[in-house]
Amino acid sequence: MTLKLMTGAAIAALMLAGCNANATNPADTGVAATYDKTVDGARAYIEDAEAQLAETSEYVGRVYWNQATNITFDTSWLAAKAGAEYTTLAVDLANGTKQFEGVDLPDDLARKFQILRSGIVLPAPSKDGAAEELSNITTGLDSTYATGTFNYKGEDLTLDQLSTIIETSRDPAELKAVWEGWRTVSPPMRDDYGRMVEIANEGANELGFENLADMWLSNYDMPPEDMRVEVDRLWTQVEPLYEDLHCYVRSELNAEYGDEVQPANGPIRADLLGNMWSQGWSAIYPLVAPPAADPGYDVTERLVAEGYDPLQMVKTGEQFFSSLGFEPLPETFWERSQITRPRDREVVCHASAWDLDNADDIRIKMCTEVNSEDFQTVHHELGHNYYQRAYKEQDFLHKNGANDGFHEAIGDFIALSITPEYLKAIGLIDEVPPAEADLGLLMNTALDKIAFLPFAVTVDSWRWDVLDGTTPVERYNDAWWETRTKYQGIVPPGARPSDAFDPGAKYHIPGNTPYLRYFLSYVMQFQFHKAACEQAGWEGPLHRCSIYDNAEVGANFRAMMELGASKPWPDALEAFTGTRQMDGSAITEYFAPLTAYLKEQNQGQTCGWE
Ligand code: X8Z
Ligand code: ZN
Repeated sequence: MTLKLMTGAAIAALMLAGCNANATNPADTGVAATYDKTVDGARAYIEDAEAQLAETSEYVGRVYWNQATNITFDTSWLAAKAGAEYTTLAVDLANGTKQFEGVDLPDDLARKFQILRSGIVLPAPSKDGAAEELSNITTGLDSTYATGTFNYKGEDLTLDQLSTIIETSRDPAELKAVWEGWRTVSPPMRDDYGRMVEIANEGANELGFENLADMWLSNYDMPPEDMRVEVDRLWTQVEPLYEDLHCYVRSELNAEYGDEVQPANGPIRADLLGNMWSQGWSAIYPLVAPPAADPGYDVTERLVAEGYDPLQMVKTGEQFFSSLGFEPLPETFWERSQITRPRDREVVCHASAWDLDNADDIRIKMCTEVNSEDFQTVHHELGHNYYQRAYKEQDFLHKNGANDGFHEAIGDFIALSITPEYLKAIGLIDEVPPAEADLGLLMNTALDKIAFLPFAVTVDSWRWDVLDGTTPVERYNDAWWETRTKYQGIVPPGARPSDAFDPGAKYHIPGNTPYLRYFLSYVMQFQFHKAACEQAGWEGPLHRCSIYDNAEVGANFRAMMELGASKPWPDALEAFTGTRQMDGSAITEYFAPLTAYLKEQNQGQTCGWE
């Protein structure tokens, strides 16, 4: 990732992260002081700022890559140091914009000033040592998460191994033990996290924001309060569909496990949903599959049967993009990416995509396994890389997504075209299933995409309350579960210990990756899909549409991607979809046949969980 992009954690922390090292007041530094207080002066200032950020981001990016692919005392030490330097620079440059207050800037410059000022994920205040302390904390949180294990039945298990148990076990006692076990990794993070919030809020204040939540919400081309309203509006659009799914899944789990484990009413027990964080439920598809709607294949089984290895999965993803007219990935992508977990060292396994030189040195970092979930993730990560390459001709501050939700949506939008027809075209299945199988296909997708929506809302609702001071450290865990229950309708499998820090057991919390982006992505990827299918002249149901091999749609999409962050995001959205609003109605349309089925199945049930 480029530093500002933060698709990865560390980098994420960097780009938006902030630190600020020295006590220099930016307005007094040589850099800031030599500019005329005019439009020309402001332009020169921005040009210099972009040059410095470009240079430093490449150096810091390489240090971060080194640490994320080989966590040792020394690589972490270097990452913390480089992170502090980057934050210091970013904060100095952001503070330096204050010298142009009162200058009537043209739109393009005002936009860059705004990006410079609000685009730091964790800003440090300028006082001595603050950037270093902040960077030490974030590097430590990151490593603690990445190297966490839980000893189960005498063996130290990593997150991937524990996740496999959550996905496949149907033994409630085992599920509970493993679910609780992974959450023993995070309590040591809690106080550091609290201190980090304190420092970053001071940094946000110095930059003129009331608090860090407002600063994060200032990156959407509208005032932060309007963005909160926008998120509520979108959530309200999709909430009924989630409630239907919740109700149906709860009743199937009740049938499977009985009243003692999963009551027929109220919230769902979080460890029964087939995912460590209950954020995507497709692993329990076999438990909830509608009868007589069997698609007749399982992507994981098919990948294994056809002898796919992780490299071939990535090549297959590349081939999809090539079919849309994208240039093949550069040779260096294959030489430098980390595609599988190395055996001999600690790494950050959470998938990410990087742009090391703000141009061509793009890579992914994954611990790919041969299964359907990672097949999706490969497309997700490649989406980031193709976006980075598409906007590489933009100025440094515009080398980013139109908003961060766009960045997350590119690859997922492509993956929505992994339909039966597509799988047949690439030889992964022999037969396209009949129309009766649509319900099964849609159920599977809904378990992924619809179940995820309230989770995404939860993560940053919790975090905004933490960042704006509403939730103090002592209430972190209780507030987390209040939010989880409110939006997702789930509860932990047993009472949580008073010192628990369950949010810290989800990568993006210690990794400081803002999470609203994924909610927006899950909304917009369906808008992109719908628009693309219309452009392709598709007339069937949306979930059967694939844009594979459609170079014309590819060219249209690329045109939007090439804009990067050079225009307000509604312009980019309009360029591809013709609309300027994010809108959940494409999701509703996509899942309409499933909704009808869920409503019918839920008849006589008391849905909801209050
Ligand atoms: O973190 C990711 C990507 C990297 S940006 C693998 N995702 C979120 C998550 O895993 O929680 C993709 C979907 C949601
Ligand atoms: Zn991503």
